[in-house]
Amino acid sequence: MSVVPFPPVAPSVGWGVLHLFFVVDRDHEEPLGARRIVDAISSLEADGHQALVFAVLGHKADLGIMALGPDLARLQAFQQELSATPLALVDSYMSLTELSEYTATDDQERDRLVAEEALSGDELEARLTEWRERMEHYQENRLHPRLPRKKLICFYPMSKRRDADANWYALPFEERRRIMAGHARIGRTYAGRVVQLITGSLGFDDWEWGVTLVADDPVTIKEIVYEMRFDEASARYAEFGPFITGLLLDPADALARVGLPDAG
Ligand code: 76R
Repeated sequence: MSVVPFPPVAPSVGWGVLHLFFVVDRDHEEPLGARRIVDAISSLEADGHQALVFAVLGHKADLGIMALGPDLARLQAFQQELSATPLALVDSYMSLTELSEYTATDDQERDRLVAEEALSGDELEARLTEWRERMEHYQENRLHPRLPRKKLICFYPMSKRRDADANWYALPFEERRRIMAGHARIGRTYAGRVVQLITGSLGFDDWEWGVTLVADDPVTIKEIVYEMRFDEASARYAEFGPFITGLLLDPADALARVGLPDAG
């Protein structure tokens, strides 16, 4: 389908992330509905963006599409293309990928290697070089992620609390960093089992972050969210919005699952 050309709206850092939730309009008079949707996804991907498509479990939606990439104008055009198909948009979430301000700096990692592992000289420098390479890769992946197509996807928005006796934004940076280090320690124990993408939505949507988790084993999603509830970062400072879960599938399979088999 042709889209009106529109000047790109590209964040100077990171990508746009648009979570779209649809119900299927079963009375829609579009015999080639599924084909048009698959074509819209293919053309979005051909333009250097990604789409993760999932069949939603439960009543909140039938189908979800997490679309992400460098150009917000392209993401909006994609949303608009889908409005001509049997998919009716019922919910959405807009955010940007971002780097964390709490990631350890070079100096902090050096201090840690000296204090905790008693390293010095060439050995210390070699470990720091290794760490820098790992961080470069990690940060690139946070800004320009490619989420693996695991079996399950879970999305929820969250904010940090601003209560009189628990105000995240009134804490000094060092205290926030200490708390986030505890959070990250728990997160790392799920490496390989749960892949998370935290995207920033301050100024864009109703909560402060979008949390996207993908995993093969549904239990690991429940476990990570449960375990984090006890950690100070979440126990004391986090507020959560509605959760939504779906089966992450190839686009045509996801559409077939929600009653839109490929007609063409
Ligand atoms: O620097 C880094 O990116 C790694 C350390 C890290 C940060 C800074 C990290 C690691 N997170 C960070 C920031 Mn996280 N995260 C969540 C949730 O349900 C809940 O209780 C909370 C939702 C999960 C499940 C999760 C998982 N994290 C953040 C932020 C931004 C805070 C800010 O800027 O103030 C939020 C809102 C947030 C929420 N986190 C990890 C994980 C996992 C699995 C990890 C380990 C990742 C890894 O090392 O590969």
